[in-house]
Amino acid sequence: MKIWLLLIAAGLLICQTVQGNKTFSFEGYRLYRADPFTKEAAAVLRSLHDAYPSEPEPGLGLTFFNYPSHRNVKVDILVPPRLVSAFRKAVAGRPDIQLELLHRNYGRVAAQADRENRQFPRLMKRLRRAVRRSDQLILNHNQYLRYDQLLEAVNTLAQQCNLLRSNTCRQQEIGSAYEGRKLIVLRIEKSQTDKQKRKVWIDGGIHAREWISPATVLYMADVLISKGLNRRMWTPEVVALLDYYDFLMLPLYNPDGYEYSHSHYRFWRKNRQTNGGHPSQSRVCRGVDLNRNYGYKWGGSGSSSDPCQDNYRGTGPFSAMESAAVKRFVEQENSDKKILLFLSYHSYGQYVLMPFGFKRGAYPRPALSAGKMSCVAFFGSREMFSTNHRFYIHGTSADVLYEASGGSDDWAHGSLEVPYSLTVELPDDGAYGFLLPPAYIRNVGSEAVRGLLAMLRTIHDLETNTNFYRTRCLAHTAASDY
Ligand code: 0X9
Ligand code: ZN
Repeated sequence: MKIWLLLIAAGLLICQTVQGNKTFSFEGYRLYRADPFTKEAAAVLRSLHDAYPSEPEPGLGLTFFNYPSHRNVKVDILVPPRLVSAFRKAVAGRPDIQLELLHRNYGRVAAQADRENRQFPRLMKRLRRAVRRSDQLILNHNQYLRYDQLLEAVNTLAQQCNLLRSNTCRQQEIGSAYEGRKLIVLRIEKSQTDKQKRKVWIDGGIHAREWISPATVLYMADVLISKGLNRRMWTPEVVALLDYYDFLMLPLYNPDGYEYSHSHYRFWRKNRQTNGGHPSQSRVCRGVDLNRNYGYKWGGSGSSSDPCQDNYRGTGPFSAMESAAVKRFVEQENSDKKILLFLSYHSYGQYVLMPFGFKRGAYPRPALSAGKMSCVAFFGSREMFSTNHRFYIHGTSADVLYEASGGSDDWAHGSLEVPYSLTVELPDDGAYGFLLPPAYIRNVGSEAVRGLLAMLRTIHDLETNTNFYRTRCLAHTAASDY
């Protein structure tokens, strides 16, 4: 008996070590937060971003968690031990950059996050049994799933959905990622004969390291099915939602990058295609930033032509297989202009962003359309705040976050003329950042569902009640904005 226990323990130890060796450890890495007060200071951070890309060897250079496009945009930067003194020399002495050391050894933070994702399901098992009866969702939502598990989860949702009401859910393979993994869209359509119904597109996981995003899209799909179709469980508003709209949901846009962020480098962002090398690099760099690869204003500000950079835009619009597949599918679905809302979920930062992102001071035209979109963003963020008291900033991406061209939201509105196009940056605000513990999935998920309901409620009001904009929106929109 004892020998068996010993063997099992040894086996577990070996598994842990193998896993530990595979993933990057971040031992001795420091996480800094830099706040540039001047244009020049932001330019210094940008030049560091360009001079020390995370590639060709991920983790060898600086990993920027966000992009320093303007002054007063705080950036979190992961600095390897060998670059600490060079980094501090460039930044620390400047009076126009406030530098804060968030973590002296990010290795410990990353190891803790890794442990939690593996242990949480076990810890939660007993608790789950108690909770199960009250929440009644189909999936557990207590772990960041790997690609295979995620496809299995989507499959479970589709099957349960069709058991509740036949022919309501369909999985559609819309293409594949560079390494061959499938891109699966879950269609939730209560009646396929209703020609009037408008469509809602929702994607998650376009950026590999933003694990809360696919988890949240999966959570939202579960709620739509569980509370919209299950007679014993349904909530009237979700039932009504499925009567009004069809949902096209792509929980995992970038499966190759996502898997790589699980197995090798936790902060990988792009897809995993092989690029030609940059002229200044002898080695080949991998990956295209899929959210810089869209065709509307492709190639502009906030996107890089250097294949080794995290915001590499690719060789041309839709040069990546993943974004090309999404383009084909979304264009086809929108050939009759039926897509009303295009939603893309990212993390982190807590923002509800609207077009345009390619340039500051660029707004949808006519002004009424910008005002309506801003109103939807406002009511969405207000509802999310009232769920868990996490505050979301709303505005155009370029105005409130940073300039970045070639994004999916700009394309959906600018090229496809989808009336409402929004990007949601999920929690948190940087305390955990990308390492948000899996215990938060349900909490963030319910917040996102309530936000979605509020946005669709607002859109419905705007589209059906001519007074709504004047009486309910104008009060919340700064007159000077539009
Ligand atoms: O930079 C991005 O792609 C998004 N932020 S993230 O930190 N998740 O990478 C924001 C995209 C906003 N939309 C556009 N700039 N078009
Ligand atoms: Zn993102």
